[in-house]
Amino acid sequence: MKKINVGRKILSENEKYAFENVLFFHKHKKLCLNMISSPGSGKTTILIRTINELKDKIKIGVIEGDIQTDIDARRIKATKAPVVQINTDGACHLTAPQISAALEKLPVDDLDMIFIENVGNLVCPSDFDLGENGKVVVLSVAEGDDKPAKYPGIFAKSRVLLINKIDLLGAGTQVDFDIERAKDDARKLNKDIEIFPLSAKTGEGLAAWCDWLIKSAQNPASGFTA
Ligand SMILES: Nc1nc2c(ncn2[C@@H]2O[C@H](COP(=O)(O)OP(=O)(O)OP(=O)(O)O)[C@@H](O)[C@H]2O)c(=O)[nH]1
Ligand SMILES: [Mg+2]
Repeated sequence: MKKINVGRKILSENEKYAFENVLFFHKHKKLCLNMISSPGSGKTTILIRTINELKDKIKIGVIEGDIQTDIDARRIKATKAPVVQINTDGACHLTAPQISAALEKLPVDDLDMIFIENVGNLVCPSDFDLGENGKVVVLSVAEGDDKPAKYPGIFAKSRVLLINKIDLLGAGTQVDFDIERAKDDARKLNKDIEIFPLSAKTGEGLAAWCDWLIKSAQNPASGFTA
């Protein structure tokens, strides 16, 4: 019986499109960041808060990835930022060909940068290069400070770690999350990772993240690996 290595074939197709996307972002001089986290850590809320905070400084477009529905795309659309929704119909990650098709629907020349919100999943998306300039992993404090140690792949590959929902920490709350432990474990995996603790709800910590974003959008290729 003849065996067909389907996994390898799919990956090769993805790599081909990822390389084309790298060339696209380079040619258009646009920063593209791929946001990855478990479901519900706050990716869409962070994007909305960031878009609103930076609306007079940089123009942001968004590619939304979800298994089903356009709930997140509609939330982004309410900010007036251009947005394209991709539904993966069950797949746990976005692919480079999907990003290539979505880019044709975005007014790229009018934008300073593009965010991709990947499907909520801390494992699968980290294995699929989309051609982005960098990955941003979001970890919310309700998920536990052991996640960098337990799910090392995405923390090792990401340019930025956003520790979200810090408004849930502190005396009198039910959440215990050791920020220093999470930071140390992430840095053991990736000594260059930029870490911003923040709350997309209250806005605490958002300024440092936004300053980093403005600088990175001005110089999309600096310090990134695709
Ligand atoms: N307390 C608190 N809640 C937050 C914060 N950020 C987001 N949330 C809440 O967390 C829930 C999930 O937020 P989303 O932004 O939808 O999370 P997501 O990562 O985009 O979720 P998926 O797209 O389904 O993976 C919502 O109820 C938000 O209001 C925060 O900083 N603090
Ligand atoms: Mg979302």
